[in-house]
Amino acid sequence: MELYTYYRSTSSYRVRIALALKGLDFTAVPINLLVPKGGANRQPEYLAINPQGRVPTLRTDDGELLIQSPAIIEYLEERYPQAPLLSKDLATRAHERAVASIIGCDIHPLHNSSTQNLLKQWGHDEAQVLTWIGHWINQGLAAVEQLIGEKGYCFGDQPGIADTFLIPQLYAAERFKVSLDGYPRIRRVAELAAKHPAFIQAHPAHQPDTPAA
Ligand SMILES: N[C@@H](CCC(=O)N[C@@H](CS)C(=O)NCC(=O)O)C(=O)O
Repeated sequence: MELYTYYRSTSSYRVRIALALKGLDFTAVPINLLVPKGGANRQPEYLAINPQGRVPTLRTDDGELLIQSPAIIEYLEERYPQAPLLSKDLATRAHERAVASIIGCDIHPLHNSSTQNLLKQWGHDEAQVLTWIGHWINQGLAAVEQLIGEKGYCFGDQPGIADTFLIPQLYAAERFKVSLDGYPRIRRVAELAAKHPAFIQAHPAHQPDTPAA
């Protein structure tokens, strides 16, 4: 498999975690979102692969091009059922997907690079953009804090889909200077993931396109 990825893209990071949790090998194809003139993601070669011009894209072993991290992760879950990312209990599965959706639908799109660029184009300065981002991250994480369990990962002793979304979101929270002080359950999950080999392998600090310090 090949994963079109950018080291600090949280959507790519989710898929990298899912691949690592399932023990699946892949080749990373870095797509630099920051290259001048719109970024490598906006070049015709990449638009032919992903018409939305975003990362991640997964090229499966069958040559299918899959886009959108939730769809990719659900594909991996169905195609490679080892180390399941969803619980057996149907209601718990819905809660796990709800946490993933809060992050993937209600937080991340509001601080994605294209959203930030538009806000800046409309005249908002860096401080205003950071306040905007902090507002949406805090609003979403406050709900996640209520929904996840009181011990272990988000929903039990093993990491699952909710964790694959939460940990990248916490990386973004740190990047945008959002404090996690008010979220003890979330901080507990973060501490567990920080010691888990799959989460370490998937971290933005350990990617082929991570800039040298
Ligand atoms: N909902 C999509 C979001 C993908 C997305 O927005 N990726 C960002 C990086 S995290 C991106 O490619 N941004 C570039 C752009 O918006 O032009 C997913 O989960 O895959």
